[in-house]
Parts: sequence; C-alpha cells; structure tokens
Amino acid sequence: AIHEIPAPQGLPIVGNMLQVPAHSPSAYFNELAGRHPQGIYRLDLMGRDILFVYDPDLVAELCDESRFYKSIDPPLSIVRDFAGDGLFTARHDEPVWGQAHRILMPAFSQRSMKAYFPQMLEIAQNLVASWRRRQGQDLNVPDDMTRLTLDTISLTGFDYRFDSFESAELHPFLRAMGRALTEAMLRNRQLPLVTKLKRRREEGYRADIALMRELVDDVIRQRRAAGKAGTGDLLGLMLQAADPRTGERLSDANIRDQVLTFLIAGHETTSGLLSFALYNLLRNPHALALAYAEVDRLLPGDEPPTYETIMKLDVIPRVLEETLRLWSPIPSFAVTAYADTTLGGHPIAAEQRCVILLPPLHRHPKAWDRPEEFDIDRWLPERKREHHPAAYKPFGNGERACIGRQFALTEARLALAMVLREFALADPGAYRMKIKQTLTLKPEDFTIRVRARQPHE
Ligand code: MNH
Repeated sequence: AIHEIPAPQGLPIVGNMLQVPAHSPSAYFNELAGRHPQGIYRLDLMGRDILFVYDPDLVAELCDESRFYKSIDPPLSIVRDFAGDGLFTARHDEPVWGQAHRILMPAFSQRSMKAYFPQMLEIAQNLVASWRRRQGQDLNVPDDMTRLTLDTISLTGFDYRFDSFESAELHPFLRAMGRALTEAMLRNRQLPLVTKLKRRREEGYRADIALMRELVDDVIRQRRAAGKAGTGDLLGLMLQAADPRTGERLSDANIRDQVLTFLIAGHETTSGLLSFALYNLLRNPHALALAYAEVDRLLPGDEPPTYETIMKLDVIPRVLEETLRLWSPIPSFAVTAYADTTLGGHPIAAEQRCVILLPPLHRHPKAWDRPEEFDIDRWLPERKREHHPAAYKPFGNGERACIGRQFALTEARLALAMVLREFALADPGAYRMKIKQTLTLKPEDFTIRVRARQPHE
C-alpha cells in the first residue's frame, strides 16, 4: 500500500516543506533519492502529498499517457502568473493547448530547422567573434550561452534582435526573468498567506512580470508595424494560421503568453545544456579530442558550416546527449493520475501527484553502467538501442514533451562546432561544479579562457 512508500518525517501543516532548502530544492530531492534506493519516496509539501519517482520501471508506468497526464501544480501554476496559458503551462483540459500545439508544430519540423539555419549561424558567429575579441580573459560561460540562445530564439522565432553580444550587461529582460523564475521557486515553498504578507517581494515580482510583458508587446508591435505578418516564423504562424482541427485562431492574449513562453523556454534550458557540455568537455580530454577531430574533418578551413554539415556531426551530438543525461537543465517534471490506479503494485488514488526526478533517473544503476562516468559511447546506435526505455527523459514525455527539442539540438550542435573549430579551451580556475537553480539548472560562475587553436592542436 501507499504507506509502504518511504516518507521522511515532517511537521504539522508544513509537512516536509521546511526541510527543502529555498534555493536548491533539486539538490535536496536528489539527496533524498540517494537515501531511498527503492526508487520512490513521498513528501508532504504543505498538505500536498507528492510521490518522487526515479526507478526506471516506475517511471515507465508514469509515462503511460492513458493513466497519467501533465498537471499544472506549483511551481508551474505559479509560472502561469507570467506564462499564462502558453504551451508550457497550459492545463491539459484547456482547448487552447491543442490549438496552439497544432498551429505551431510545423514551425518545429526538420524543414523549419533548415530555414532557421542562416539566422542560427549569424548568432553563433557573434559568439565566436565576441570570444575572439576576449581571448585570454575570463569568459562567463552561462552568461554567453544565454546571449547566444536568447538572440537565436528571438531572431528565428520573432525576427527580433536583442544584440546581446554588443553589451557587457545582460538585457534587463533576462534579469526580470531570472528573478521571476526564482520567485516562482520560492513561492512554491511558502504558505500563500506568507506570500501575501511579503508586500515588497510582490511588488518586485509584479514589476518584473510587467517588464517582460512590455518587451513581448514591443516584439508584436514591431511585427505589426513591419506590415508583413506573413513570414513563416513562430510569430507569423500565430498571427495568421488557424488550427487545422477547429479552425480557431489564437487570441491576442494567448499570443502574448506564447511569445513570452517561447522567449523563456526557447533559451533558458539550451544555454544550460551548452554550459554543461563545455564543462564536460573540459573534464574529458578524450571526448574533447574526438570532438576536435570531428570538426577538423567536417568543417575544415573557415567557410561557414552548412545545415547539411551540421546534420552529419556524430561526436558532438553524443556529447550533448550524454550531457543531458548527467546534467539535465530541467531537473524534474510532474504528472497526475487520472483515476485510481497502481504504481509498482502500490495502489494510488486519482489525482495523486507524481514528480519524475531526472538526475537520479538518469544515473540509476538499474539502467546505466558506471552511471557517474561521462561516456559518449553510450550513444552509439547499437548501444542506444539497449537503453532502458524510460531511463532518459531530458525533454519530458509524450504529447507534452518538449516541442523545441530539434531546435535546441540544432542550435547547440552548431554553436559547439563553431567554438571547437576556432578555440583551444582552458579552465585555469579549475572550476568546481556549483549548481544554481532558478527552477532550471546552470553551473554558477563557470568561467573558461580561450585562445585561437594552432594548426594540428
Ligand atoms: Mn523545452 C517542454 C526540456 C529547449 C519549448 N521542454 C519541455 C519539457 C522539458 C523540456 C523537460 C516538458 C516539461 C514538463 O513536462 O513540464 N527544452 C527542454 C530542454 C531543452 C529545451 C532540456 C534544451 C536543451 N524547449 C526548448 C526550446 C524550445 C522549447 C529551444 C523552443 C524553441 N519546451 C518548449 C515548450 C514546451 C517545452 C513550448 C511545452 C510543450 C507542451 O507542453 O506543449
């Protein structure tokens, strides 16, 4: 029965909430996973009874979409304060999810990736040019990867330019977004009454949301002023296309929520992936040497790479897959049972909340040999086929899985290839991993130095 699922002792009313550290909930959930080899535990978070699951066989059950759906609970229900009913935070029973999903799917096809490629390349060239100018200096990797990915999604999706590499400071939009995501994480462990009492925080939160919304309005205004809604990018589709099933168009309010959703979801996690990938390469000279050999073979000289070349890469994509296994930028996702059911034989009730914890799932000894080791050969085609089917979920599951997966992987392949072709990487500060969580994860204060590669280096 459910009472056999291990549950650390909590307090009245708040339950286990006070045990969860405000700024590093993910680290705490992982630590508990380390102490519960059963692959499942339960916590009472202020009266919300939640199962945390990371045994691959149990996760396989939770990925059964006929029994479980993506529920919008805290913290995602808090993120709705600014992302509204955009794709990420739409409830499964809201018709607007399906409408927007069907309207936007064509913008994420392989063909669309090829169409975005020139713009992805332009921004990757900005990154390389910026690093060329700053050779020998400490480069803040997550900050520069954020510049890259924000500029890429805004240019490809909305024909809007942040020009982030022209400025030493990150754009005010990013600071507002970082604070708002952090606030959503903090509010997740506050009693609503306490949230209400913190007037200053509430004002700051509202101001950050207003700033993000003003930027979204500016994006849409610029497009309308340009007079040609008819480009096939994300914004063009949202302004023009009708849902093939219902014939409905998206409302102006929903389009604003989608634009903000894509500005956030479309860059925040990819910048984490690229930062963790560079971290892994610096710690794994063998993989780094293979990656160098690959770019020298496929991208010789200094001609800009083509889309077709980027699609031929093999080592770099495996570096990315292995990075997403060990350092998934999104540490968890949540599902809820439609009806009374069982999980690993334990009866569970309808509406039971379940959180899939990716770090312990992606390192589970039942599914992975030497799970702590960075080994890109796990992703060779013949070995990939042997993986446990539910032990790798960096992009979530089923119909609510990431729509931007190909986009992220195309952009990340290109950026890594361009950086490796040009630079020798060094980590003179001998960085030690320190995760910063703002709902998603990044390596905090990770700096590297680069210099031009010498021939045959
Ligand atoms: Mn993305 C959903 C991970 C890049 C747009 N994304 C998800 C989910 C995960 C995820 C996990 C499911 C969350 C949940 O179940 O609650 N996403 C990633 C990762 C990367 C990423 C690890 C990069 C690496 N995502 C991107 C990019 C875009 C994007 C790039 C846009 C261009 N993601 C989304 C959207 C959703 C989503 C939109 C919501 C999809 C839906 O529910 O319909």
